[in-house]
Amino acid sequence: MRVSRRVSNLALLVVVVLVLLSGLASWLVVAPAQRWVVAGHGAAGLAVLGLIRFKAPVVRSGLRRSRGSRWASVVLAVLTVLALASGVLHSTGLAVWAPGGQRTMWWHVATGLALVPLLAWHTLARRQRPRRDDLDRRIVLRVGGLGVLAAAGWLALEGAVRAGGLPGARRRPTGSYLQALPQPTIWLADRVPAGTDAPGWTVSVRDDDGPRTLALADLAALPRTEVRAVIDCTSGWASEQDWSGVALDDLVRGADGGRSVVVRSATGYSRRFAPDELDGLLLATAMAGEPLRRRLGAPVRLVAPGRRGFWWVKWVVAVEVEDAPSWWQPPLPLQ
Ligand SMILES: Nc1nc2c(c(=O)[nH]1)N[C@H]1C(S)=C(S)[C@@H](COP(=O)(O)O)O[C@H]1N2
Ligand SMILES: [Mo]
Repeated sequence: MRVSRRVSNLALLVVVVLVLLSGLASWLVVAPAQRWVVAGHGAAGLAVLGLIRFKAPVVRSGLRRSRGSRWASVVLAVLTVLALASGVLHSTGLAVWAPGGQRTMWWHVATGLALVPLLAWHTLARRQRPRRDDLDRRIVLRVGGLGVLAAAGWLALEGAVRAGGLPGARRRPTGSYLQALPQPTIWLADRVPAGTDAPGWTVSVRDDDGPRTLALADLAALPRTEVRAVIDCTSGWASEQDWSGVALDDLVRGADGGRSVVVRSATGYSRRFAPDELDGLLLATAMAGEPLRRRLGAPVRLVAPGRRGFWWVKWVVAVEVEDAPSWWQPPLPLQ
């Protein structure tokens, strides 16, 4: 059956949107039971690869027309290819590091996000009205078939990775690779603050006991909690460590009552938690029996077992009970 250009364009758009959404959703994955999100992202990525064949004639005739916006489309195509290639290279483990010193997964995220505005423009500028008969039975069957093929392709690729003993076989359910030490990681554009080694570092706490300022010695005098937990960054690495410090439950009073607790960094980076999520959170001052290192959050960082790395606020200077609900924050940090 010939697939019309309009239909292949639409199919590609739908699948690319699925890829982007599942990619973002995979940043929430922490447990083995959620690994299908990452798997679905991979399969949807393979479906995009499969659809390129149908898109190729569209691209070719588009390139023949000398529209000024042609170059934006070329950039979109290049970003798509880079995002697909970096995804395959990371998940198979064929190249976990990219030239230039960044992780391949970093490029995967960067190219994936960069193509969003271009894709939005492309979809609007080359808008096509869906027609009722686009959804006829044969097309629905084809789309279903594409889903089955994508799943089969994903299984075949995973099988090959395992059979070939590639590093990708050792990925965590999140898709990250375990390594001996955490890697100093900045979410977006944050900076290591000054004074991380200053003896005068303080953590201010505001809760039902009123505002108070704790010196490092005050923190050290509180009951100590030790926890073994994996920090798993969305840039593709993870590390299991023994952390020790003060449990947030031992520090903050009266967080319940529908409010929230903000953990704030010296840099302004912060994350907000619901009162019933404090259990298990730790203000850590040591890792593997050693004081934290500067770029890894010294002298005090948050340890948030069961949450991805961006929740693990480094260089903590304040813990505050607030009236705002816990969802009152950008879903992802902005710095
Ligand atoms: N203040 C601050 N805290 C932060 C970040 C940041 O950029 N600024 N990055 C987060 C991210 S994305 C991760 S994965 C972990 C990384 O911790 P590490 O640098 O100790 O490996 O810290 C988190 N805490
Ligand atoms: Mo991260």
